[in-house]
Amino acid sequence: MNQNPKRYTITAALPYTNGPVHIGHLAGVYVPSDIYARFQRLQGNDVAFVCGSDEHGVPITIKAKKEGITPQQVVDKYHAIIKQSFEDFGITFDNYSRTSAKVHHDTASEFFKKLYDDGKFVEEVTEQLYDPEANQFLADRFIVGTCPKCGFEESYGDQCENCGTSHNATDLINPKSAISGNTPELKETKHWFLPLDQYEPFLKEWVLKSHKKDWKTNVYGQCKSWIDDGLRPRAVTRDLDWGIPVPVEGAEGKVLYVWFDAPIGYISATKEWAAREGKDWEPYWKSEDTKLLHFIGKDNIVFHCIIFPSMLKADGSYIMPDNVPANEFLNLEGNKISTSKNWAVWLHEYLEEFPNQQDVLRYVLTANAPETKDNDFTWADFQQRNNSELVAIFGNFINRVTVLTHKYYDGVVPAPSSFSEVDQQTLKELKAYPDVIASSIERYRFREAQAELMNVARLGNKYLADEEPWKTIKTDEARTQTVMYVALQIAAALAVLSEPFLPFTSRKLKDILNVTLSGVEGSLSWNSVSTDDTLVPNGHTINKSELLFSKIEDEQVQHQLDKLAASKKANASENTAQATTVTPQKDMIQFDDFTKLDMRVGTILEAEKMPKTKKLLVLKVDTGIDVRTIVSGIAESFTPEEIVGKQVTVLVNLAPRALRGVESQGMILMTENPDGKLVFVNPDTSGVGNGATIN
Ligand code: B3M
Ligand code: ZN
Repeated sequence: MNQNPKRYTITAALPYTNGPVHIGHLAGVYVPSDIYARFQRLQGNDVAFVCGSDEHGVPITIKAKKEGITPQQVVDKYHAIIKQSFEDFGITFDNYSRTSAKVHHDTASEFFKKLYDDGKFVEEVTEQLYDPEANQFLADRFIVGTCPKCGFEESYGDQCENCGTSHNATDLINPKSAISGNTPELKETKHWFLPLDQYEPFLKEWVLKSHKKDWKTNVYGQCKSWIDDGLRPRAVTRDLDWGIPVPVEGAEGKVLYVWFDAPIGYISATKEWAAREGKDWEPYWKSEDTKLLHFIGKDNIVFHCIIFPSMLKADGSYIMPDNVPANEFLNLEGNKISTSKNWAVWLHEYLEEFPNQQDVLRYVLTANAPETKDNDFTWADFQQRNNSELVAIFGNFINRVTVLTHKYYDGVVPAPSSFSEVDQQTLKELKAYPDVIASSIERYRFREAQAELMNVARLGNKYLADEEPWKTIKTDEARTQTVMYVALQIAAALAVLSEPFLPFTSRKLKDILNVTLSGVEGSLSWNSVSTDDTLVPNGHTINKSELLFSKIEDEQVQHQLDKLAASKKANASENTAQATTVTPQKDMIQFDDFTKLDMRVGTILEAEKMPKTKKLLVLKVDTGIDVRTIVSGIAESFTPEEIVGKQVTVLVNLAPRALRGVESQGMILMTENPDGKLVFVNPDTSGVGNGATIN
């Protein structure tokens, strides 16, 4: 761990430009990274906080196809929305770049070229999935299939969104083209692979040994499981027409894999920023006294902790990240946030619907940050945290202090006389907070840090409630002055300490108190809260009092819930529309007819293809009564290996019939899913023995 760095390079995951940013992205990446960057700047540290739009990759081309526009039009549209909404939300990137920028194309090409020239890649012709109808290789999200690790049926070619595993597209079970829905063919093509297996010793040493203690357990655990599983070479090029062309001969029609170019985007963004500021970018990436940090969501861990570090190591001139404080996911009203289902709170919409209330969202997302486990965002919680925490605790304290200062002293900070024991104790407690909050931030515990900030406001409220200046004003002028003086010091401390978390509030409060923060002479700094006895001196005039927060009304919350309900309804009717042609009901039968059917739970013991047929599998099934042969027309939906051991429902008293000369003694119950694939009609039979009757 880099204890006393000279500078900080802080990166926030580059958002894919195939849609706007939502609260899940904010809670996981952008709010915590912004708190961290603001905090380090307040300490007077040298910070480069960089991000940018991730404009390559298959999701962009899929979106373009869907909307009937070009990929460039897609990225231009969303880059503009995302950049503007980050700015309006107060995310203080030193540079927000984009991967279509020339500086990035150059940087990524050079990076690849150097590794290529140094012989760091393995060049290999392999068979890749190909869609003949679309006339295209199927990389990454162009392919959907069953995850070999967890069985999730909608895993992408490069990564499973369910379990986070990153794999090669050819590893998927039952792959289907996302373009045509067809089962792809295999076709030979040449690619360049980064032999991750060669970096195993380095990763073991660097991640598993040296970061066992300081990395978050969720991050460390994921890394360990990947490394323990054994790493394999990964292709870093793709057969696609959208991306950065592979800058070597014999690579026509090929581009860099998006996960190869995107992290280099951090470097390009730093270069662009440094050029603008007249600085040298290299120390920010190459000097050992730089602390490099990647803020990301949990689905990006493998790329930032295994693949990108291996790339940096292969180059040899870069430092490694000091930490990768990845967060878990934020859900919304109990469901997974989904761009395609419009189950999200979009940042640009929030900013329109809650004008000047950026800090409320920042506050709620931090209070409820998914730091150690997935968490849920609800509008009820949003309202409650605003009304009973921001308004009732923070806002209320500041309002009382400033209103009373105007009422009693025309806005001039009064002179204290002697401090009572309570005063001294309160001021002492106040001085401890900068370190307490800093220590939590330095350990990436932003919820805890913000909770401590609120304790400063609580300290103020309690102090006023106990000392009751509104009562002493009638009896003891000197005492009242002292109490108000102490309360004003707490208010000033809040203006400083709230800056990383609630920057708009901090700004407003500084204006009200008529103070400035950092560098300027006579201004306040983070440390002055611990070291200075006086933050606002007597005789200093404050400005007009103003409310910091306002109540969120029930109607506002209801409006948001209605919007979500509308999304749900739209999705539901889409699903019904999909289940189009429902077969009409058959003729009525009597109960006796039904009881004639003898259905049992059975297990498939063996399966093999019936020679010279496309559809038939010959199965040996244990029905509990006996082991019998059943011929089933499921060969197009299952491979024999896949179904051995499966528990199924068998109609056992169907009169035997011969199929291609093999006698079939029963029938297995099946249905068809929307893709036309057969699936077993499976009661939940875990723990049920073969032969159990179904009725
Ligand atoms: N665009 C993935 C994502 O948005 C990706 C992050 C890139 S960081 C270099 O989840
Ligand atoms: Zn999986």
